[in-house]
Amino acid sequence: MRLSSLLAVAAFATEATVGAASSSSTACGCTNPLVRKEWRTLSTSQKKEYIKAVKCLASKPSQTGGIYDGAKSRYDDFVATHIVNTDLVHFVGFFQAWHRVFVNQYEQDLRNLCGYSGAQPYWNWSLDSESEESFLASPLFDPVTGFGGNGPYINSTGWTNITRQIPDNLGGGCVTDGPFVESKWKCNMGPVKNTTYNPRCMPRDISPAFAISKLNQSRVDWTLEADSYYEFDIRVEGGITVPTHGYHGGGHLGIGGNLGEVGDVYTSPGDPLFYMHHANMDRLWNKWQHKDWTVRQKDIGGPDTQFAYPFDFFGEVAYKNITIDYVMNFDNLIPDRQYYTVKEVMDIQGGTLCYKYKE
Ligand SMILES: *[C@@H]1O[C@H](CO)[C@@H](O)[C@H](O)[C@H]1NC(C)=O
Ligand SMILES: *[C@@H]1O[C@H](CO)[C@@H](O)[C@H](O)[C@H]1NC(C)=O
Ligand SMILES: *[C@@H]1O[C@H](CO)[C@@H](O)[C@H](O)[C@H]1NC(C)=O
Ligand SMILES: *[C@@H]1O[C@H](CO)[C@@H](O)[C@H](O)[C@H]1NC(C)=O
Ligand SMILES: *[C@@H]1O[C@H](CO)[C@@H](O)[C@H](O)[C@H]1NC(C)=O
Ligand SMILES: *[C@@H]1O[C@H](CO)[C@@H](O)[C@H](O)[C@H]1NC(C)=O
Ligand SMILES: [Cu+2]
Repeated sequence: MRLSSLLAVAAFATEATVGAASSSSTACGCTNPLVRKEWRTLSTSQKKEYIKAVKCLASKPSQTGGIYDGAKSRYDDFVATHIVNTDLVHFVGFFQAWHRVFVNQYEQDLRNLCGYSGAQPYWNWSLDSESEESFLASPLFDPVTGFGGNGPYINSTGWTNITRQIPDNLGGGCVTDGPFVESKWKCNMGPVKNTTYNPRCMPRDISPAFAISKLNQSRVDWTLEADSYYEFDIRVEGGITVPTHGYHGGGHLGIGGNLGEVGDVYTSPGDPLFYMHHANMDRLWNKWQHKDWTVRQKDIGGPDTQFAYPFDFFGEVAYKNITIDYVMNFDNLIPDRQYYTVKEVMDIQGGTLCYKYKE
């Protein structure tokens, strides 16, 4: 069912729908890339401008045409699109390419709909992963110049209605400080695979021991040592058990724990930290690519179908490895543009995309 609908989508994409230009591209390619910077290198006023733009996006009308009951704002369009595509775009070979486009569109909308003058920042979580204390003290969690901190502790040990148990989670309730407290921020859909309007406050469940075990620099270095995209993506995504997660799960579940929004694989973009995490992952993919650009600008692989990677628990799932011509579907998220090929977004300065990372 999943496989056949995916194939139908791929077959439906024509040259014409794939060839249209996005808002970030020009006929001349990429001459003036946006420069994505680490959060703590921004000035206080730049940080505040970014947070203000995120909240602005949540005040702008949805553009997905009313197909998602709970998508009340442009911000929600991203959450809804992620929810309905979750089972298609995670643990597959185009996982990183799909999220690259997703974050790019978010950056474009912050700028074009909300007047944000900067680039999407990233969170180099390795800087905070020397110890549990340093992780909890991350400037990303600052209530004034960051995204606020943890929710109050809820003991969810042994609950059978949650996806997995992350050890040493310290929160679970809704955030109590910063710009995304209940009176100022709502998650309008979910939990999990549900786009019905269901406004909720935003929970976090920071789990510092788990976070630092997956996000520390030695883990990153090991991930970047992969010698093919196939192997790199396996190291990034990992499996879905606590020991086998890569740094992708490390960021989601290090913040999301058992009960946090960003730990819900479907609704995770409901927490704005999602974009800080995924921008850093995108930076690391780009960094990996540029260790051998001649080869790696074309190196892609991995299954077209979820759960076919040879991970701990994955069974025998029929799949094909994707190629650079694989067509990715964004449904109604991106104006004038439903499909992107992987090839178009292999280069973050290829013209379809136009940004770079400041180290
Ligand atoms: C959470 O509850 C479990 C029992 O369900 C108990 O063993 C554990 O000590 C509790 N943890 C904390 C931090 O209170
Ligand atoms: C999950 O189970 C716990 C413990 O039984 C309960 O307190 C909680 O409300 C449940 N959550 C949901 C979303 O059903
Ligand atoms: C989806 O969410 C709505 C609103 O919270 C709820 O009424 C409905 O039962 C949910 N549907 C499913 C399939 O869980
Ligand atoms: C850092 O990551 C490695 C895995 O690459 C892990 O073995 C080590 O325990 C981690 N360090 C900490 C402090 O968690
Ligand atoms: C997909 O690629 C990997 C890595 O090159 C390879 O081991 C695997 O056999 C391939 N799978 C298929 C179905 O071709
Ligand atoms: C990210 O953090 C690690 C660990 O502190 C550091 O080695 C690296 O230089 C940082 N990179 C960037 C771009 O901030
Ligand atoms: Cu995702």
